[in-house]
Amino acid sequence: MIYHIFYPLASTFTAFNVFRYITFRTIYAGLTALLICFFLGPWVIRKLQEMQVGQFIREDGPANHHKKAGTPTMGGSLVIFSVMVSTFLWAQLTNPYVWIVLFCTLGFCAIGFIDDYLKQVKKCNLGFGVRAKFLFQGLVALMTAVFVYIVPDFSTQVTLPFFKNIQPDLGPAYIPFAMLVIVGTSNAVNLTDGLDGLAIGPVIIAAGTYMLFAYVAGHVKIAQYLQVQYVAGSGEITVFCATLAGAGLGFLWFNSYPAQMFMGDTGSLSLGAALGAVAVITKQEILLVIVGGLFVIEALSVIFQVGFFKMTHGRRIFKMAPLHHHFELKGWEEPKVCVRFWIISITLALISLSTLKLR
Ligand code: 57M
Repeated sequence: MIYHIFYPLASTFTAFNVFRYITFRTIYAGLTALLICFFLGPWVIRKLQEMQVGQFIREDGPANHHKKAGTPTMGGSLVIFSVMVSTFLWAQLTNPYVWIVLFCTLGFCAIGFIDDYLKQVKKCNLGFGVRAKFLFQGLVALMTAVFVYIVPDFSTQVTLPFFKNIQPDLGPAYIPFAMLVIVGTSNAVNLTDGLDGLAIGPVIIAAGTYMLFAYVAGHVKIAQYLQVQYVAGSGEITVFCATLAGAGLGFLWFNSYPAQMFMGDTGSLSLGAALGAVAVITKQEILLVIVGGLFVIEALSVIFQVGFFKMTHGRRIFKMAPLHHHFELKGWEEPKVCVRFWIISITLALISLSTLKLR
């Protein structure tokens, strides 16, 4: 909105030229998102407490989680509200990718919100139910993938990290592929969200990393220089990524140990889907396995644990899955697990950035 209001006035006030620049709008989009979360946070916590949207804690979880019972959840609504407002304020709203990524984020936010509402407010233990949840996730992901597919000139080639000359063209099969990226990331972030600050940290790191990739992919000269697939218009996704990172930082203020609120499925499903959609739009889909490597590790730990558990009728690989519970049960303090997992996440982000040169 700010771009559309002020940039046309640049012919009269040359200073307003600054609104043209993605870099400038990215910084202020991030700061706006951070400040919205920061200032509205206490009010949201109070409201959630008044509405008694307190977390139910499973009996079979690690013992130190029992004291978290009643922590306000669904704080993801604040994160997504802040992302939406900041993107509306600072992004160029004629850009189709901005609308697509907002649609995907909001769609998954609605699914998570209904699930949380049924579980926390209506005290309906199963929430949506696994099948219905997957069905709606698939539907929103399908629509997102089709919208991207029909954007003129959007390439259905897939970029492989480290290999600049291998770019298989999936054609229409790109649609199920993009769905897999979005649904997979959404659920992997959801599984990771089990300790204070554990999921939001790597979300911030991944959003920051994709902020750079979106800028590169959307800049014809830099993309050419770095031999990255150029995606006309994807530069505006830089602004969106900044709002994710900014809102994430604002939320972390309250979600850091000991957490004053949890994001709920409202936050974890939508933030994961947002990252998946960003990876698709910037044509760095496979790279998300490295950027979001921590989410992948957590999801794999669940897949292996559940598979092994079923095959061996009750034996386990880890003390408990997802992996963060394993380390908790080994005696690591919660903040220790969290910060160490962030360190892994930062390392993976740096490795992914190196793919800009190593190819
Ligand atoms: C949701 N949710 C947290 C909070 C958060 C297949 C199976 C492995 C699935 C998995 C599962 O359901 N995972 C997804 C994880 C929950 O947090 C809420 O959920 C939202 C995210 N969706 O925002 O609203 C609990 O996590 C803790 N938490 C924090 N700080 C935070 O900032 O401490 C969350 C956010 C909260 C709080 O305690 O209540 C969760 O863990 O439930 N299931 C599991 O993760 C369960 N694992 C399991 O059963 N493993 C088995 C195998 C064989 C399936 C095994 O290894 O033996 C564990 N989860 C819990 N207890 N709570 C184990 C038992």
